[in-house]
Amino acid sequence: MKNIIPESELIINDRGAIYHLNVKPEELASTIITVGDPDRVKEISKYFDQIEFIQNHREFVTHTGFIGKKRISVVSTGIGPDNIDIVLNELDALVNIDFSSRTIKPQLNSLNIIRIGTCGSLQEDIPVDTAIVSTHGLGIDNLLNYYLQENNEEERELIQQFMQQTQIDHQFSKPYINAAGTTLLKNFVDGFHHGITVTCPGFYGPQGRVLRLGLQYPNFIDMLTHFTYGSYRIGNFEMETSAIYGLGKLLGHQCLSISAVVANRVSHTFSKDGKVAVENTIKKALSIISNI
Ligand code: R1P
Ligand code: URA
Repeated sequence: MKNIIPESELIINDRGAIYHLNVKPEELASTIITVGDPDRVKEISKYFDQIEFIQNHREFVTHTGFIGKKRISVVSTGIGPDNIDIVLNELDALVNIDFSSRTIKPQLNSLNIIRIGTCGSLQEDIPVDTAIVSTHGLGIDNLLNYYLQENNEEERELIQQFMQQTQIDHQFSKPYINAAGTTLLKNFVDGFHHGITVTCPGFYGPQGRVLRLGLQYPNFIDMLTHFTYGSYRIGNFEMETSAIYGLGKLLGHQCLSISAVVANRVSHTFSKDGKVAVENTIKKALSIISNI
């Protein structure tokens, strides 16, 4: 007897679509680009030769279409790992759960999920207006601590070293790390910086920004900038990558995160035109994605 997933766990609306995304299985492509900003969806789909599906629900905007023969969906996630919990679980349900029987499909499908976002650089030699690809997502956001995690030897060692070198204490959430999908990563080498990405549960205090409030960890940026393990170092931080890499890997999908650098937290610079930096990253990423 197969486990039937109850209506309270897998929520399907009146048009047969998944609860938050409001997308039906047949409306989703197997190559998916995620973006934080709902307005960025059209900045990507404007390069499609044909758009077959448009949907808006809350912060989740979805456009599905084609570049040549490549079918691609662009989905906005809004900001933060809590939204990624919703988006990754719903994307997976759309391809790996049979909505009519409410059972897991016997043959699982693997998606290519590529985030195109913005970030703050943590290295002086990764300047604003360049793009960085995340070799790993290191989460200090806590999301993956609610799931049974699986890590290889290298990931376990990286976390051990991170805890030792940063000397984080018991008040800090338990950090976790997951590598990028290897089959995607190898396509994004030329023209991109590479580094570990730290995913934070906020933009201000959790990224060491001071406006009016004092910080529990005032040396946090320094700690991240100086972390090394073998040839690895931390390149940047943002607010979604660790959750995408962590959930994506557990669910059997290939994930990659690409970020346009809009802030450099070491040189204290901000992009003069972040829109252009994002546009250039989109163009570069699409020229690769449409051919893989
Ligand atoms: C913060 O300004 C937002 O920008 C980054 C962060 O991850 C966070 O979502 O990504 P997006 O530009 O894709 O939203
Ligand atoms: N996104 C972030 O999360 N942080 C930055 O500094 C810039 C973009």
